[in-house]
Amino acid sequence: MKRILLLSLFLAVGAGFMACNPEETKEETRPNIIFIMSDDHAYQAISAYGHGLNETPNIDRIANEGAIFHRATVTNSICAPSRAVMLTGKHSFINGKVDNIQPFDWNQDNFPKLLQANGYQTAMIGKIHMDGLPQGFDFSMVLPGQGHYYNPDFLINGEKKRIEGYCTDIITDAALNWLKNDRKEDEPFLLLYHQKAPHRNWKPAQKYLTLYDDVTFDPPANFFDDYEGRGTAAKTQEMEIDGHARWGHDFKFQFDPTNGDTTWLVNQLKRLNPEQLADWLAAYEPKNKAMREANLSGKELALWKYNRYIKDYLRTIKSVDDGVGELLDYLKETGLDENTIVVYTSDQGFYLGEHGWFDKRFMYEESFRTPLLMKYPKEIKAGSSFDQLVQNLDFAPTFLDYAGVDIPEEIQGESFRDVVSGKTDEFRDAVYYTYYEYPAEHMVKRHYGVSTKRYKLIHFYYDIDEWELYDLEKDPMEMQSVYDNPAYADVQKMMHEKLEEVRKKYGDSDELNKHYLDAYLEHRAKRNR
Ligand code: SGN
Ligand code: CA
Repeated sequence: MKRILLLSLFLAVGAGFMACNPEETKEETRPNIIFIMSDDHAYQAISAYGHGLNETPNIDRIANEGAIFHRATVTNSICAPSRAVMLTGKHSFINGKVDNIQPFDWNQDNFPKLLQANGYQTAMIGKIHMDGLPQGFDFSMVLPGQGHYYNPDFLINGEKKRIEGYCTDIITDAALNWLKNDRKEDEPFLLLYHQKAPHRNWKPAQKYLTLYDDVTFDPPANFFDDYEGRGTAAKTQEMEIDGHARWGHDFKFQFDPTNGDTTWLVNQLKRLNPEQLADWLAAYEPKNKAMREANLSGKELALWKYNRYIKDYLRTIKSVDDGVGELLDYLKETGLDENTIVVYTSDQGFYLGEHGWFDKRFMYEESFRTPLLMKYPKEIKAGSSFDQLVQNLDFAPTFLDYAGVDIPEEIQGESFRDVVSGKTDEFRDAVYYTYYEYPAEHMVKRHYGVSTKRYKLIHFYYDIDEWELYDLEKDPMEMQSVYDNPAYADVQKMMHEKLEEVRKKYGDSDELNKHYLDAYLEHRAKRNR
């Protein structure tokens, strides 16, 4: 009897304690969110994906302690549009930011605003690539436009400040500083930690300027692609490593060996201070001299260019990986890791020599797909792996779901919380894609398409009208469109139906394409006037 009495007393006191501290209990359970995004980071260059190109031990920790997605994609493979989709959870043709040129309307809803309104403290640090003061953040420190690798300017809550040093490290330091010193400890937080690297033109940190000097990389099997088997779009793009990348800007020559033009030195290295410049020249000049003396041509020259490209690209990733390591260490040391969701992704995929290319934009796999690694010890089993068709469209609803905030009706993405926690395998069976920035740099034609796990149908339009169909199981490198192959007549029909279905579901149409085309052409005409 006595024991029962004591127990009821204990329970009553416990319940009373809970009742007077409802907020405290709630805050304890609402997870913090660190959303890491790098710019143009191909999944092929994250060792957890198993391509054997480089080592990213720190980024891999997220997958080892949590999950990796093998079929994550973007809805529009270009920077600012991808970020607009990520923020709003709506397709480009709904949020209005269809290309890097159209303005983004910050007045529309975004998930940081919703988290902020629901008691989260929010910060955006790094690259956002959209004009105007970011809305939804208590603190923002962003690069204006593309930003610079060396001694970059930042807009800190809208005020411009130049910071000496290497961009990737500065962004990491600022993120850590916000976590350590500016954040209130009694509120959950959302931190967007968004690197500029490894965006073109791939300028490495001083300490990594000679990393990989003793290695020779073999290009992907389809590096010397002749673009047979596909339509006009693949043949007329301007993103070939051996053909469109530039001697100064991309390959770091002080002058163009074909015409002696020296503008690169003047334009590109003027931000470097004397010590940075000395290290830079000491690293590149001997290699450039050796290359000129070797008198390479044809395939040998193309392979040299591929190596210069891939090494610089991977060098910039080394700093990104270091930064992720510092952040994860901090979370662990402070015990914050237990209640913090960490996501690593990129604004899109990137070509690392597949089809002979750099850059992105196409709905072909390497740029359509994006890396996605995620950890949250409370719900995600260490070492899980998924192939559901999640997209950048799904980040906003997923984060709102974790934070216990109602997901607004007009959000088009779906929360993948139950997928990643292993509660269900069910997810959408097809994803929709749109791309608009043409005519423009890299000349990738306007297109839209639908992809299931196995098939992909793409329509290139505007100045051409061509369809392509791929069987990803039989032709994972997408070398041969089977659109006109009679053996695929049924698949073609099925994929056309799927395309109609997703266009209807998300509210896209030829009229909308025309609307965005007119706006684009008008902008170009004004610019050229
Ligand atoms: C720059 C790059 C392009 C790149 C776009 C868009 N050229 O214009 O190669 O496709 O950005 O990239 S550069 O001469 O400035 O390096 S995005 O990721 O911002 O969309
Ligand atoms: Ca990008």
